[in-house]
This record gives sequence, C-alpha cells and structure tokens, in this order.
Amino acid sequence: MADRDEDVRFMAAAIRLSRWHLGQTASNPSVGCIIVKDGIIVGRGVTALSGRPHAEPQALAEAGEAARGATAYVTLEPCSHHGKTPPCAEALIASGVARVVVALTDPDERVSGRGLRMLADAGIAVQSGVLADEAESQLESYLNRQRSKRPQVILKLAVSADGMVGRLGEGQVAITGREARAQSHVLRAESDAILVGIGTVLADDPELTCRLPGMEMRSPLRIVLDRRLELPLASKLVGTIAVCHGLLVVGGPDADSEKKAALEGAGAEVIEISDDVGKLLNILGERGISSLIVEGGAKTAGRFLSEGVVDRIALFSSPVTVGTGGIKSPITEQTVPDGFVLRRRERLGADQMSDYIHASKGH
Ligand code: AOF
Ligand code: ZN
Repeated sequence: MADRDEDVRFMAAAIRLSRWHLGQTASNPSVGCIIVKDGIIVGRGVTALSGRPHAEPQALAEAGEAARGATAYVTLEPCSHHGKTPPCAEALIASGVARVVVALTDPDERVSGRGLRMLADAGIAVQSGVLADEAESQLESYLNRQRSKRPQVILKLAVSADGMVGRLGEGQVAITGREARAQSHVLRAESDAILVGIGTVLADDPELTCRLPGMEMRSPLRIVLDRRLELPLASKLVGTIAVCHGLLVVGGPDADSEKKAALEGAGAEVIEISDDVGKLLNILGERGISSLIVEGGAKTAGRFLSEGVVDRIALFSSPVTVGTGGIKSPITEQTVPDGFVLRRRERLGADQMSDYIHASKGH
C-alpha cells in the first residue's frame, strides 16, 4: 500500500544518501536508491565513484531475496539503456520489487521515460515526482549539463568589507575565517572541477584541493587558464598532480611546445584552444563535467560574469578590511548582477555566505 508520508520519508533518505558521492561520479549524476520492505530499509546504494555501478544494483545486492515484493526509492528514473552496465530497470524487474518510487525522470535522451515504461510494462507499480524539487536541487548541475551541454558554472568569491578579494603582490590574504574555508572546501568536494586564471597561480600558488580531514581524496579536476603556459613546474598545482584528480592546463593555440612537453612530462594534461570561455565550457560538458567552480582571480571572475556564463554565485563576505593596495572584487553583496536570486544565506563564524542562482538557470 502506498503511504504518502512513508514515501516522502524514504525519498528524503535516498536524496541524503545521494549527496554522499556528489562531485565524485562524473559524467554520471550521483543517484541514491533505498529498498524498503515492511517499513524497514533492506538495501541502500549510491552511484559508485567514477559513476559505475549505478545505485540500484548495489541496493538490490544488499537487499538480496528481501527485494521481492519491496518498494525501491530512487532519486532519478532508473536507466533503460545498455551503457557500460545493463539497464537498472531490468535489474529492478528481475529482483521482484513490487513498486518503484522515483523523484525525477531522467532527461538523458537514452532514458527519458523509457525506464519508467519498462517497469510499468513489467507490472510494477510506478510513481514519479515524489520530492521532485528537492531532488532537482540535489541534481541541478547534472540537469544543467543535460540541458545546456555545459557544466553549471559556480562563481566563488571571498570579499572583504571594503569590497576587495586580496592585496596586490602579497600572495594569499586571509579574508574569510575557518568556518567559511571549510564550507568552500565542501563545495570543492561536491564539484567536478575548479578553475583559476594563471595570474592567481603566480600570485598565490594555490593547491585547489579539498583539505577537509578525511575528505582529501575528493578534490575536483583542477583547471588553469594559462594562454602562454607560464605555470611553474614547482607550483603546488603541479606538485600535487599525483595525489589529486589531475590538472588540466588550457593554453592558447600558439603555446610554446617545449613548455607544453614539460607540463605533460610532469603529468598535466595540456589542451590548446583559442581564448574562448564558451568553447572551453563546451569541451568540459562533452567530457561529462557537470559542475565547475570558478575561483579566481578578480579578472577571471569578471570575465566569466561579463560573458554571461555564470549560473550560480557563492559569495563569501567578511568583516575584514583590506585597505590600500586592495584588488577590487568584480561584485559585492550590493552589486550582484540582475537576474540572480538569493536562495540561501548562512552565517559562518564572522563571515556570511550567500548562494545566488541565475533565475533563468535555476529550477
Ligand atoms: C541509474 N542509476 O545510479 C545513475 C544513472 O554511462 P552509463 O552507462 O553509466 O550511463 C550514464 C547514464 O545513466 C547517465 O547519463 C544517467 O542517465 C544515468 N545515471 N542511472 O539508473 C544511477 N547514476
Ligand atoms: Zn542505471
């Protein structure tokens, strides 16, 4: 018997479970699946690291025979295509589950409704749309890529009380505190890629990894816009290639071949494209990158904003004052561009984080 409260409760649990691998499953979305028999969870699965196996076969394996007659809660429609693994809809049918509850249909053109139809044709009771809004915000970067073929671009800025992002010639200036830093590392852990301009690398020598205790392996793909391939081999970005998810250096078409060979020798991937943000986003979308943090500096941030490709802004504001020699932020809380709507504001120690989504790109 379908019980609306129970459906909402277990779907909420499946959505919480799916968050665990957010940012770790490209090009796949991180999906959660829970199998429930007589009100008890008998199986749980979340899309595995790197995207396979999918959530459902893992939850079914845990449930074993208990899946017979049970209800499966899945945050995204089970797939119907023979990809690198057999269709999850088939696995659900074979397991003998009586009912499948889904939050969202899968916009992937290989699926889009076929998974639900396969289940219904096999005599399984199917319901979709349970906690759809919550699942949509959990899967928003994947949905964004399915729609635009590009990653969701998240501009992350830490701005001082006097509207600065740093100070000229001083390397990294502490603008936000410990809590805000931890939050920005959670954002890194949950995103597929992170990008900076070469100016920031030369000034700050950032690592761009996730350094939360126990989550060090969750660093995103790091990307540097570096037209002339000036990235030093002694930089932290190059020095950490072996322990991270890689480093992509985006050079211009006339980049020096010796510098390219040296970077490749150090383990970086170098691509050469014309100075075109849109083109880079298309390439990242094709590679299955669903979320990209743009983390600096002011010039790169300004560029992504003026090209109109920013989908989301994570704006950290601090009470610290930078004063003379400050590098001006392209935006502050007072000058967020038209079209962005605030969807969350959080106090983090002495700082504040505002999460803005572009009205035309949100859900
Ligand atoms: C599911 N369960 O846990 C996930 C699904 O390349 P493949 O074969 O792994 O297929 C990728 C597609 O599978 C992806 O675009 C999306 O449509 C779906 N993801 N489906 O049934 C899952 N992660
Ligand atoms: Zn599947």
